[in-house]
Amino acid sequence: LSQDDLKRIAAHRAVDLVESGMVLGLGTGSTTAHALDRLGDLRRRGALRDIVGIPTSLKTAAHATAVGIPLSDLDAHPVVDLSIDGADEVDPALNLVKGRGGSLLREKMIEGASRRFVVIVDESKLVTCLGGSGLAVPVEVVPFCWKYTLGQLERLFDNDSGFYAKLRTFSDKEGVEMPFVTDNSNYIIDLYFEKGIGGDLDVVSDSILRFPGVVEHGMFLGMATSVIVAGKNGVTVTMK
Ligand code: DER
Repeated sequence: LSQDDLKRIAAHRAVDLVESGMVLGLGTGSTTAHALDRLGDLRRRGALRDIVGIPTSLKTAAHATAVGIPLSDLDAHPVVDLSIDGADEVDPALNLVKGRGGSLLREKMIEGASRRFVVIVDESKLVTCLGGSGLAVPVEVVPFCWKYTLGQLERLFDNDSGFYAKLRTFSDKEGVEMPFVTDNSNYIIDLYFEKGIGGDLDVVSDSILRFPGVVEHGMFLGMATSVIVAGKNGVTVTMK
């Protein structure tokens, strides 16, 4: 089974939880893309009716529209029945790192408004401690004086050996490095922890959010109600 097969298996298991009439939080990323395809298929076949999706990104909104899922937003539906989304890391307490796709703010708003938040991952996302994958822990920041905010974040973690922070950029068609801009017209500063995020995660979360230039970060602590993990030896569902 390829990694994409495992993502599809986890996504379809999550869609099995969807009932007609539900207000659904629709996550962002390649794993959730399989859930969107499956939802569109079930709706087209009449197996699911009267569902409405609250997309966590413009990209997800376009994909959901393409497969025929009616869309709305939190203003119209302040309580979401079930959100389905992927994650970049899952620790044993079901804390998550999310946002490597750049959609963490809308994901956290919508998943924070959900009665149930089901996370779908392949086994490669499991870590013993957050930040331990050596990959980015994203922080959404306002563009205004982002270098100042980056310096504040660096000073916060300057005791962590191997830590560094970097503005997320992409190369435009002329090959010029440009800042990545989120759906909310903000920038992202990615934090890299060589040995994972040390200390109490709630304290770390609060200390990051205290900086006025910070909008939100990609640690989703205590938010997942269950995690569906598809591995080569089968699928496990862990409830919080
Ligand atoms: O950026 C995000 O938050 C995505 O949900 C990410 O965490 C998972 O993306 P993937 O399903 O493509 O691995």
